[in-house]
Amino acid sequence: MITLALSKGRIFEETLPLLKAAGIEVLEDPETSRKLILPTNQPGVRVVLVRATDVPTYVEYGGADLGVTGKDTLLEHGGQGLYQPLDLRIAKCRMSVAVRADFDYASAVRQGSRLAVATKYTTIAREFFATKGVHVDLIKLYGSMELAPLTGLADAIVDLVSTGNTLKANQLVEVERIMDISSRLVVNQASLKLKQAPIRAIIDAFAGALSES
Ligand code: PRT
Ligand code: MG
Repeated sequence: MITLALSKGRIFEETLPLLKAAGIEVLEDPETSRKLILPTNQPGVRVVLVRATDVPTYVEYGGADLGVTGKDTLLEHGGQGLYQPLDLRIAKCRMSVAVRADFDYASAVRQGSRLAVATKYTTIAREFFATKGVHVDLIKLYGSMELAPLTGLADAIVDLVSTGNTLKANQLVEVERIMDISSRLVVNQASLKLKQAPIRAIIDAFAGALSES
């Protein structure tokens, strides 16, 4: 049995066409089904639904053989024990720094003063500001980062931006782009050895579909 870990929402939706190219069709819709293990048209392949941030953990410990996860999530996890054969170029967005429109970010950064930064992505944020030589006090949050500068909890946030509509709706401005983000295929290293043929077939089909797009 091959087990593929996906998260509900954009990653599930955007992985479907790649699965189709590998001849795999998921037989239930996660938006209406309450099941966490979804069968596919291939008796030897199943999909497990986990939280986006849990995908690397499932694959690392062999709860799933493969998974699809954002580069953001992978960098925060560390990627240990994971083979990362493909950038799937799906669920694209960027990791950015945003502040209140009335906050003078350029001066704050230039003067070497301490910056209070709220984020779910503490590893990425710590590394980014360290490279710039900016002292930061990191405040770990699990969601609704946009609220932090508005309430005085932080000067800045580090968060994912796609259309920019969420920032705009909360009167925040993007002041720096840290990196482009897309989702990766990750594979358990023991599975890759023990179930080489079926896993290689999936990787090759995904790669083929990507080269056509
Ligand atoms: O939502 P939940 O708490 O269950 O988990 P999650 O947020 O980890 O999962 P999900 O499905 O929302 O995101 C999974 C992956 O999709 C992320 O790890 C990213 O790699 C990728 N992705 C692509 C995004 C976005 N685009 C995105 N826009 N993830 C989150 N967002 C959020 C962003 O955090 C912000 O709140 O959307 C908002 C900004 O969107 P715009 O369009 O208003 O700029
Ligand atoms: Mg989300």
